[in-house]
Amino acid sequence: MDRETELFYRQIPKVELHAHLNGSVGFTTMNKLIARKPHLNIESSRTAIHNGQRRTLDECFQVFKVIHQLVDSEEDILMVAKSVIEEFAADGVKYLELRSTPREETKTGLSKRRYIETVLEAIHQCKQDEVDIDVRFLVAVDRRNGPEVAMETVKLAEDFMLSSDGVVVGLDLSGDPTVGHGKDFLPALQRAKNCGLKLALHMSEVPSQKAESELLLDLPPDRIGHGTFLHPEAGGTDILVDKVCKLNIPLELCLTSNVKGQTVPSYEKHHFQYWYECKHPSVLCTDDKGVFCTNLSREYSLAASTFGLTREAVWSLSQQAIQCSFAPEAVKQKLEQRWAELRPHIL
Ligand code: 6MZ
Repeated sequence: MDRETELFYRQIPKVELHAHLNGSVGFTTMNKLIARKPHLNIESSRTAIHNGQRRTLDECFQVFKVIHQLVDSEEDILMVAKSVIEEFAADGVKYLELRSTPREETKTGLSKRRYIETVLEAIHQCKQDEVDIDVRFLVAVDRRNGPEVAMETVKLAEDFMLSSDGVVVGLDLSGDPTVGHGKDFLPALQRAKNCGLKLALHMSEVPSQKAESELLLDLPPDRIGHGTFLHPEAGGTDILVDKVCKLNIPLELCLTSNVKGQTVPSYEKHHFQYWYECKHPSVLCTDDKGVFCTNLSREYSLAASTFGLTREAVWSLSQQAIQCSFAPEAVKQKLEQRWAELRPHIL
């Protein structure tokens, strides 16, 4: 890619809606964490999947376990969250919805409440430092921890939704998709929805989740993460696609993550094409920019080169993402205005 093209993707304003905090930690910050904890004896090759490398999804989840060992105190979380926000801003992201699973760490005295407060503190500090990005937070439920923990997390998210001045906007359901069944999480998800939290649910990330996806779609969620196996060509069903289309539920699509995690065989075969051709609201996202060694401008550029998108089409994708966000209407309007101001003359 020539320099001018690279600059184009970096400079266009972008919206990031699917970014897991601990999966998004950049190389420099990760090395700082590794240096801070020499006793763990962790090599940086264990915290990222470099270009040209692939892992099974199961191996990807092992990477998160390693990162969690490195990020286990208030101090770590503050550093990690600030650096992730700054890196997204440097990549031209103007609106970011960050998600993370609150963790309790007895060793460092970290509680789940304090975990969320620390992420919110990082968001606040970035705002005070005038980093040019609007950041919101989705509290994540890791399916591996089961329905009871999910309910506790929802209650915590509810509290923060009321006290965070609009920063906590939603709930994410994520974690290893081969563990547990979505039906067990319905009471917690329903409660979250009833209290006004928006739902961003990982769905059909692996082929075995058809029945689960049907159930979850009845909630319905406000956005779908991945949705790799929803459509019939990938082994999904017309019923699933019809529901998603009728309800107009936006999809968060993460090209590099899915290729490196081997849930799709290649960029060319990514389901972005299916949904884009249906003109269904689809948002390009990074998922875990640290682990998968990517950034959002790279994902836009990969989508453009793989699927032959013009710059005008790329611009529309980035602009349409505003309406898929969980930002209040007034914020969406402001973002639309900024996009109008920042539209490159060459388009
Ligand atoms: C499902 C994923 C994921 O929460 O500690 N996570 N869940 N599918 C994926 N596709 C690759 N990537 C990340 O960030 C790490 C956590 O995010 C979820 C997993 O639960 C992982 O442990 P936080 O900030």
